[in-house]
Parts: sequence; structure tokens; C-alpha cells
Amino acid sequence: MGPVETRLNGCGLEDIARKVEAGERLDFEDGVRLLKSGDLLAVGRLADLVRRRKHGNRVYFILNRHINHTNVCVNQCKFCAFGRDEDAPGAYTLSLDEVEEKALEYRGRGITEIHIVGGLNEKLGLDYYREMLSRVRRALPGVIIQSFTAVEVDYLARRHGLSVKEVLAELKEAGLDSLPGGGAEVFSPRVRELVCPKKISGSRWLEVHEAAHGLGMRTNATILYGHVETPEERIDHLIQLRELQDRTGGFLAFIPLAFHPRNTRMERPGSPGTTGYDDLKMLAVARLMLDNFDHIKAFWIMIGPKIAQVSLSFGVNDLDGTVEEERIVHDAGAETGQRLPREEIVRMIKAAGRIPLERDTLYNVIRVWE
Ligand code: V47
Repeated sequence: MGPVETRLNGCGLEDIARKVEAGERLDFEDGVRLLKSGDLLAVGRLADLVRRRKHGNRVYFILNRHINHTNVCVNQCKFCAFGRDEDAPGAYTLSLDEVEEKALEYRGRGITEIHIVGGLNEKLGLDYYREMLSRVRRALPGVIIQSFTAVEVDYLARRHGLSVKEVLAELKEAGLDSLPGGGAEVFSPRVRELVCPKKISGSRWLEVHEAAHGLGMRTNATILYGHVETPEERIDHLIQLRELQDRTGGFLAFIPLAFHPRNTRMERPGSPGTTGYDDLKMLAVARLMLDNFDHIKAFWIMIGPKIAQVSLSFGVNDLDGTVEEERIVHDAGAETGQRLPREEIVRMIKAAGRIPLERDTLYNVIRVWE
């Protein structure tokens, strides 16, 4: 009996613990049992074992800046409080000068990554995106541009009658380095029909990321959890990501995104969103199922800095990030701040007994905060 297994006696997960200790891949049924288990600490301990093997005492964070250039969106996903019609109150589209100004504000302040995502706005073509990239590149030389979801890339391809590969190649030429993980939601067609019927399918999302990997771009992956999806649909989503990662190795990190219902068409009385248990379980199960992903990242904006810090004992090895300004989840009622200073992230990681590593997008270490 292995050390972890010993401590898991009686939790009903001993056979899974044996697999984890032997470094064996977990299957669909294992994943569903872990998600349904009431023993959060047992699941967390297993995830922590995997995290420790991969990363020891090290926890990554990044100095980054989010920019949401437009909230005008034709998709009207039911879980989204950010997107709106062009003529709706609060609709906005940043001019190229405004995007450049936002980027320039952060010049010389140590930011290494810029994360730009927005809605599907009929007024914005490839020219806007190309010009935005080259202006941001000029404003912040050396900063990695991790921007535009697979959904935006697909939209540009369809609008301009180009292939996804052609659009990605053009954006790359203009300065795009990497794609963030947004827009994945839950791959299940049943769930998409209920919550985002106009959005690209899960298989199209995977196709866009595969094409990006083929062009040498590294990308992230997400799941939007805590709404109508079943445990089985969450695990199926993770397994589809794991299969693509087996083929390309192009994913950097997986980030579970906790659904925030406020101001969305899915807001119901008495449904305030995910609980701390669900957040920690989702992160831990992701760590256990995604054995070929190096990094599991907690987005503190969505789950709060305190749960994000605790998640460092539930499989997480990366805290995203300084952020600076966030609109998507704050429009949906997030009560977290807009930014975390570097000193606060370092303090959180050290208080968890770990070594903070400031990183760039590709996980090159910029500074060790001993
Ligand atoms: O694509 C939309 C999600 C995503 C809500 O790649 C919502 O490093 C919760 O993708 N409640 C955008 N979530 C954010 C995103 C992201 C964030 C941090 C890091 C990275 C990365 C990516 O937010 C959207 C959608 O899946 N979202 N509405 C909502 N009401």
C-alpha cells in the first residue's frame, strides 16, 4: 500500500489512488467518480501528489494585463453578461487609439503578457485586428501577445472567406504569439444548445487550437463549469482536451472558469454560483485527468484570492495574474478586485509554503521570489 493510498483508506477511491501513485492514466469512469466523490480532501490529496511530482515547491504567476476591446457580440450566449447588441446601453468598442493608449499605460511596468479578448462585432474585420496587434507590439516591445479566443478566430475566417490557418497566419505575422483558452465552455452539444446555441461547436474550438499548434503557437484551454453541465460532460470535455494534447503537445495551461450567473439570462433566484467545494474539486480533478498538461491555473478573479490560494494544495501550480482590468466576469457579478499587486501574489504563495516564480507566457522564469 502506498503512502497516499494509506491515508485514503475508506474513501472509496483506493483503486484510483493506486493508479495515480503508479502514474497510470485515469479513464472516464475514474474522472466521474472523482467529481462525484464527497471526499474533497481525498481528491485534493491525490491532485497534490501529481502537482508535487511535476512542480515540487514551485508556483508560477505572471504580470499581465487584460484588455476587452469590444462587448458588442452577435452570439448572445445565455451565460454571458458582457456581450450585447450594438445599440444596447453600455455597448462599447475601443478605437485603435484607445487600445494603444491602454497598452502604453503599462509600458516599462514589468508586464510580460497582454490578453485581449472581445465579442464578435460585425464592424471589426481582420484589418482592425492586424492593426491592433501591430500597435500593441510597438507600444509594448518584448511583451507576449496572448489574445483572441478560438471563437473570434473562427468568426474572422468565416467573415473573410479564409481558412482558420490563413487567419492565424495573418494574425501571427501582425504580432500574435498565443491564444488564450476562452470560448471552450463545455464541448457537449447538449450543453451548447442550451447555453450558447450560436457559438462554434466544441470540435471547431478544438480544430482552431490544433491549427494554432500546427503553426507553432502555444495555447491555453478552459472549461466554464457550474451551470447546466453534468459531471459526465465535464469529464468528457477534459478527455477531449487530453486527446488533442496527446496529438500536438501545444497546450500550456488549463484554467477552469467558475460560472457567475448575475445579470445573465441564466440568473435564477437562489442560484448564486459555484461553491468553494465545487471550485476546488474542479481544479483537483482537472489536475488528475489532464496528465499531459504541465500547468493547472487558478484564475483568482473568478474564485477569489483565498480559494485560489487554498487551491495550491488541490493541484494548482499557477496563479493568474496581476490582470489590472477585467470586464467579462465583473459584468456577471464577480466581487473580486480588478487587480492583485505582485507583492500580494508573492505573499499568498509564500504563505502557502511555496516558492513564487514570476514567469512569462511560455513559463520561462523571470525571477524567483525567495
Ligand atoms: O470565454 C463568460 C467565460 C471566458 C462568464 O487563457 C464567464 O489564460 C464565468 O477565457 N461567468 C473569458 N465565466 C475568460 C477567459 C480566460 C480568463 C483567464 C485566463 C485565460 C487564459 C482565459 O470567460 C469566456 C467564457 O468562457 N465567461 N461569461 C460568466 N458569466
